[in-house]
Amino acid sequence: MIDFKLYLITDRKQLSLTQNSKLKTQNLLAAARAALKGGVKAIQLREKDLGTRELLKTAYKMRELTRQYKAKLFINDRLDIALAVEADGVHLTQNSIPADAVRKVVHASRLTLHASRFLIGVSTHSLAEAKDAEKNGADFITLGPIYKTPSKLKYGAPLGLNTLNTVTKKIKIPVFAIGGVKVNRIEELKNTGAYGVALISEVFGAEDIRKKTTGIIKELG
Ligand code: TZP
Repeated sequence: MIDFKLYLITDRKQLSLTQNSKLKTQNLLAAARAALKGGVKAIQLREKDLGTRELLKTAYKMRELTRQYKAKLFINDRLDIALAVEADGVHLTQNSIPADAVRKVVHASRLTLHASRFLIGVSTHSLAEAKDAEKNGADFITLGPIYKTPSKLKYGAPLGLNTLNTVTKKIKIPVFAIGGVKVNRIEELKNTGAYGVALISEVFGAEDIRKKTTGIIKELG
């Protein structure tokens, strides 16, 4: 059961801070706390440049923080870290081990795991990838980039609202629109049948993270 409509993805490099401060994980945690105060109920830890030990340390802290606010925590790509910190789930890329293999690992470690279902999100970029994720047992997907967004320019043209529309009609699991999502685009995204939105810079680049988060959640309805 996916009980959130805003899926916040971290990228501490997008914090509106000086170059040096952005990189400090304690500033990422402060930013996450502000978003949690603003009402976000699902955060994906995605700090691709951190080494394993540093990522694990950050994940433990993020787990503690999200628990305080009764929010879900997902770890990007790293199933081992997700299981170690008792995250609510993992978020897989197209290069990660696939969802059906994740289920096997989770099943094997079930005795020591918390009782609720371990959730699997998958990043997709086309209808074919979306169908594949659904078939492999994903609980939800992100689809994007829907709009032009700086970090994804190298992958070519964005998918646009028409593709999002097609995918939401053909896929039964929740579809989160990602890539260039801004608060003033939420209305048109909702009209496509998207279940929710996933985003980074609209929140992490905001001057007032808490206020921005609350505004987005209100718009999502
Ligand atoms: N996957 C597709 S687009 C994207 C990811 C991780 C980047 C989203 O960032 P933003 O700042 O919300 O456009």
